[in-house]
Amino acid sequence: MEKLIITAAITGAEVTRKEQPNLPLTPDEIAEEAYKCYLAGASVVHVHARDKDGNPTQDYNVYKEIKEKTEKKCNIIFQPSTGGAVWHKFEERMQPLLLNPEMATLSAGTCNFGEDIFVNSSEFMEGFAAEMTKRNIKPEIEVFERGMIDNALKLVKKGLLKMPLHFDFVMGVPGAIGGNIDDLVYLVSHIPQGSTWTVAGIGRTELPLAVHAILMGGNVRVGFEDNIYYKKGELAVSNAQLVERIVRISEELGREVATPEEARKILGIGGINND
Ligand code: KMH
Ligand code: ZN
Repeated sequence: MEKLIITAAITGAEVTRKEQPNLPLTPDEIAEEAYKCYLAGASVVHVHARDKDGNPTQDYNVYKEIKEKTEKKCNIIFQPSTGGAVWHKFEERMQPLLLNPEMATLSAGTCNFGEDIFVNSSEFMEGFAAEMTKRNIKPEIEVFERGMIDNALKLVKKGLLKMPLHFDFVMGVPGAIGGNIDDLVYLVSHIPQGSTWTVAGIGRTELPLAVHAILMGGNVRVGFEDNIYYKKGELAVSNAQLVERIVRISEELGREVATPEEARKILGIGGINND
């Protein structure tokens, strides 16, 4: 089995300081949290930017500042979000791609998202895919429902994405696929051979899905974007605390944890892209 890639999703677009007092919001805080997660064992950081008031933003300059500050501290793989918040427009969501990050997310379909709808029309998906392929950015295909795997394969057929694909199964979002283990097995059984995958379990599904992914040869995403608790009724003190737990469990289960350089090789990320 390949070494385990741990992604830290440290801020997200939905969580507030009121819910999680240790949520990193400013570029300095996000870069420092990314660094702490790197020290804990994360090889990828999934980033959502926030503006001065702490609201989600897809502003190029804010992502640029976070990227530069993070890269000054460590070589963790910087993976900005093109999902943003549900109300962000296509052009806003595109902004972080202009920084030529090594990786970025690509949500592979429309779904209910709590009380909202997360819109990803074919036009959006094709636009993101074409831009990522043009810029040699490794897409992480965000799958919230089974049909989204087929949407991603359509992008391959159209020549907009290259195989092998890397999937992130985001499970347990209210209104989309649940977070049971059989749901995970079902999704994994439908991706092409040679794909890599990770799982992001929302809320209380995070830990059981992560442990299964470690054993199944997948990879793991943890962090405040997905789950703010360490255990029932106890908030996590930091994103790094959640990463550290995954490292401990994986090592106990006999699976080593990948460094960022090892993760680049596993994911087929070629060369560092510069702005
Ligand atoms: N905040 C969600 C609406 C991504 O980062 O690409 C979308 C999201 C997916 O978080
Ligand atoms: Zn995200």
